Formats: sequence, structure tokens, C-alpha cells
Amino acid sequence: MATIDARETARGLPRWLTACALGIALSLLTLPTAAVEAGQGRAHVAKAKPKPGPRIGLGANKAVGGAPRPAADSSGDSEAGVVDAGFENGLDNWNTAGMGEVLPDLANDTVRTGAWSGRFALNGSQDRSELILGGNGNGSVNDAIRFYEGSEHYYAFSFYINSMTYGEPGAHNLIMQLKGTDEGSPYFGLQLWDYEGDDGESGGRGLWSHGEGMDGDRFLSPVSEHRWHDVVIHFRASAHGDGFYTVYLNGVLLDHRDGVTLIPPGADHDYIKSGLYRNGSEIPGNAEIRLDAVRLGPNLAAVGAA
Ligand SMILES: [Ca+2]
Repeated sequence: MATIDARETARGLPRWLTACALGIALSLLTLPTAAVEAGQGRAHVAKAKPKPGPRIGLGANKAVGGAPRPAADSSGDSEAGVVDAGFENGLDNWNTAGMGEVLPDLANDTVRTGAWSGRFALNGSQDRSELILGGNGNGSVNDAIRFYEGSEHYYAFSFYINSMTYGEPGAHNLIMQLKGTDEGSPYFGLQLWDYEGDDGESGGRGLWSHGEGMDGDRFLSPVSEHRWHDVVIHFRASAHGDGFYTVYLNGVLLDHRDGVTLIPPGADHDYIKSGLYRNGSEIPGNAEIRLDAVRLGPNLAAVGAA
């Protein structure tokens, strides 16, 4: 990673100039306080106000700023703005609004962090078993975490394929989506497909992209069953082409696009859905995944992926 070394930038300057610059900087730093004390310069006070943080609905999330942490998941929990949805306290930091036919449950036989993971299982022609990020585990969507224009975050999760009926063109099989508040398809989604590709050779069985913001259905990587895969998504939401995303799989850069729209037309904001979303009548059969180590935060370290 490229880092800027402050010593390097100062090295070429004469010592008096460095001292002079430091003096000016110090006086600028103290200026607003002095002006306030003298009863002048209200404009300085207004300018000095901290900028509001990104608009995510963290207010009611119990895990923000110091939740009980699983032993194996020890970094970053105390950092402000980190949401830990790793299934250690039931469905804490999730809600079940719009979950589909099957309520996800908890399992402790296969976990990525702590003692529990989330289990999402469908059979027959069942369509959906999903959770929305944000909330206290009940059916209210009020505490869903919302991503408005310019919201930039890191979202990490791990998934484990226990059994899978894979999707194909005409049959969605999404495990994660940035869903808009419109009625249409998400502009960002990750799905499990088994498809040879339109040209018969550019596809495969594994992880595929989905949605307008990702340039449609594209094969991203094979993913083996019966092992954990760690995903990190760095994204900035935008309704008008000012967004970006970067997807890492097991620590390797998988996909990146700049200048993309991730909030669909007609939507006010995005939210995160995770689990299984498929067209069950097109691809009937058993499908079961586990999710764990789900975290939303402002940087890689905060989501435990540094
Ligand atoms: Ca866990």
C-alpha cells in the first residue's frame, strides 16, 4: 500500500521555513477559539462544526460502540460506527422484514467467528430466506441501515455452502444484495450460479455478479462447497453514476467498478439483504448456506479484514 511519509515532505525545506509554516498552522488552529472568546466571528464557530457523519441508521443498534464481542472476533468492535451482525446474540443487528417463507435460524456446528452462525435453508420450490441488516431481530424495518447518496462503507461477511441448487439465467439465486427502496431488481448482487456463459466458455459454477451497477450477470470466481469464504465489499452508494465498488474474496481483489449507479432509479436509498433469494419454481431443490462474521464499518480493520 502507498503511504505518505510526512517526514519526506518536510525534508527538502529549509529549517526556518518549516518552523514558520508550523507557527502559522498553530495560530490558525487557535484562531477560532480566540475569536469566540472575544465575542467575534460567529462564522468561525459555524465553520468549525464537525461535519455530520454518513447517514446510516445506527442510532438504535445496540452493537455500536461496545457490544459484547465473540472471543474469536476481537478487533474493532469498540470503534464507533461498526455494526457486528455475527449471530452471537440471536438476530441482533438484523431484521426479518421481507424475509420470505423461511425464518433463518442459528447453528453452532459450523461457524466463522464466535459460537454461532446464521443458517438459511430452502427446499422444494421455496423462494426466499433473507435478513435485512440493521435492527433488533424482529420484523420491523425501522432500524434497517440505510445507504443514501455518497454513503461509503466496508461490508464484510463469510459464507459457507452446505448444499446448493445453483441458479442460471432466468433463475436468480442471490446470497447478498444492495437493494433499493424501489420495486425493481437490485443494482448490486452476488449470486451462486452454474452456467457455462453466453459464449459457452466464460462462465462456470460459483460466484456471479448481478445487477445494472455490476454490468449484469458475470462469472466472478469458483467457490468450493463445505468451506468458509470471506467477502469484503467496499462501496459508495450513488443514484447517478457517482458510486464505486470493490469486491474481495478470501483476501483477493475480485471485481471493481468506478462511476457506477448503485441506488436504482425511483429508490431513495439502498439497504443490505443477505441470505437466499431465488426463483424456487425454476430451480427447485435443497439449498443451505451459513452466514457469519458479518460486519459493517468505515475501513478494512473495522470489519476485521485488515
Ligand atoms: Ca458468529
